[in-house]
This record gives sequence, C-alpha cells and structure tokens, in this order.
Amino acid sequence: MIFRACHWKVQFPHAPMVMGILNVTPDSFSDGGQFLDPKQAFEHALQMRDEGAGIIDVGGESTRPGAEPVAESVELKRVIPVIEALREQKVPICIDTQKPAVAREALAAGAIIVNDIAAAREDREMWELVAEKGAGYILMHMQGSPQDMAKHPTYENVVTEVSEFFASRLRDIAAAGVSPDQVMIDPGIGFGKNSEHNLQLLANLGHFTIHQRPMLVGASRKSFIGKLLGGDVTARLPGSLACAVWAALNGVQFIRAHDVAATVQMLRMIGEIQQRRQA
Ligand code: 7PM
Repeated sequence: MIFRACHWKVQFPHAPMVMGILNVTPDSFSDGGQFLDPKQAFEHALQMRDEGAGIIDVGGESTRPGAEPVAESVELKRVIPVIEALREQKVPICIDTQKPAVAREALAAGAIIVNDIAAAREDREMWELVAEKGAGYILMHMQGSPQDMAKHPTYENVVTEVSEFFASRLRDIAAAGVSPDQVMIDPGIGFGKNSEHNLQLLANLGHFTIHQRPMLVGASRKSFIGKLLGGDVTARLPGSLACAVWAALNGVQFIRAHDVAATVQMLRMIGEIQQRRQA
C-alpha cells in the first residue's frame, strides 16, 4: 500500500505518523483564537514539526458542532499566508476546508493534501481538483452537516454504515479520476456520532482495512473523552493518548492530534516495544 500526495509518497508498512492540528480560527473548541495571527500560527506549526509531526493540518473554518460557516475570503485570508510561510519548511501541509476554491489556492501555495470533511457532498469540484493536482485526499465520514450533526445521530450499526460509506465514496472518487493511492479514509470521530458510536468505531477499526487504504483517526480532545472520563477540554490528554495508542495498535497510519510532543513520544515508545516482539 502506498499513499501519494503531489511529490510526497509514503510506503506502508510505516510507523504511524502524527498530523498536527493548526486552527487559524477565533472559535475552535479547544484552542480557538490562539493562532489567528499568521506569525503565531507559523510558530506553532514549526513547534509541531520540531516535536515530530509528519503533517500539519491547517484550517481556517471551525468544524465544531453548531459552528457557523465562514466566507471564502475570510478563510483564504486566514490560511494562505500561513501555508506560504510554511512552504520552505519542508513539512507536508494539509488544507482543512470544504471549499474547492480555498483548496485550489492552498494547493497553489504549497499544500499537498485536502482534508474535506464534507466529502464533496455538494458537488464533485473538490475531487476534480484533487485529480488535476495529484493531491492527497482525506475521505472522512460525517452524518449530517457540521451545523446539525450533533443533534441526534442514529445508526443501525455505525461500523457497517461507515464502511459502506467508504466503499461507495471510494468508487465515486475513482470515477472522478482520483487514483486510490491519493486517498486515506477517516471514520470521523465526533462527526454525527455520540460517545457510544465513537467507541464502537474505535473498537472496530480493523473492519476498515478491507478498503486497503491508509486510515486517519482524530479523537484528540473530543467531547466523548470528557463525557467518559470527566474533565474539560484542557484535561483530555490521557484519554486522547489512549485513543491514539489504540488506533496505532489497530493498524491506523495517521493520527490527528493537538498535543504533538506527547503523541509522538507515546507512539515512539510503542514502536520500540513492538519491534522487540518475539514470534
Ligand atoms: C467536534 C468534531 C469537535 C470535530 C471538534 C472537531 C477531524 C477533522 C476535525 C477528524 C479529520 C477537532 C474537530 N476533526 N478532520 N477535523 N478528522 N479528517 O477536533 O477527526 O479539531 S475538527
């Protein structure tokens, strides 16, 4: 299995990689407003790179439940200066956007992967762009939209429904001209799922290997961790690390995280132990 995004390739098996979260927004649920200034955003990205992040996910629109959509011009003003500044830094950049126009500018500025949480619901333009540029694409499952997804998530079986979503979208994406090598799949923890759904997805990550695509999991600081263990958003690191180690031990290749240093160290330790297993 291989993942390709523009000039960048990762051949698997490969040690799990951490995707550091850079929210250039005033209202993200756990770090809103901290990195709205391009200089501060840039510095935070460099810090995450130095801590061992393999990819930086740059987003200019909050996707927390109930968040209001942001105008294209606002999103561009937030993300493009940061991506341009990071271009020489040789750290793979992922653009977190649902808007094809923002993705296009971001790819021109140096991003190589598109994190489209909407999975091109509205139109196929995003896939056409990804095909044209040879960019990477994160195919994430979400029930509903960011505005209404938290209301009443319902599934007969969340694991089989998410898996069927992957199968059908992977077909559509291929039909749009995107190579399967360009796509990673993501169960979308917290996107139209309650705590029980999130736990069932994590418990059954192995089911998604049938799609033969690398997987990304993002559980970092999400509210189900707080609901289960108590504690506000600043006290969710132990629960977040538990999800990350579980994901890594269950075949997940990419972990989306806020706390890069802690996550990278934990994964390195797991790797050191795992290498020494005897038959
Ligand atoms: C509720 C849901 C609150 C999501 C906050 C969030 C993911 C993502 C986000 C993810 C991919 C957060 C977010 N989560 N993109 N964007 N996968 N691909 O924790 O799990 O930052 S937003």
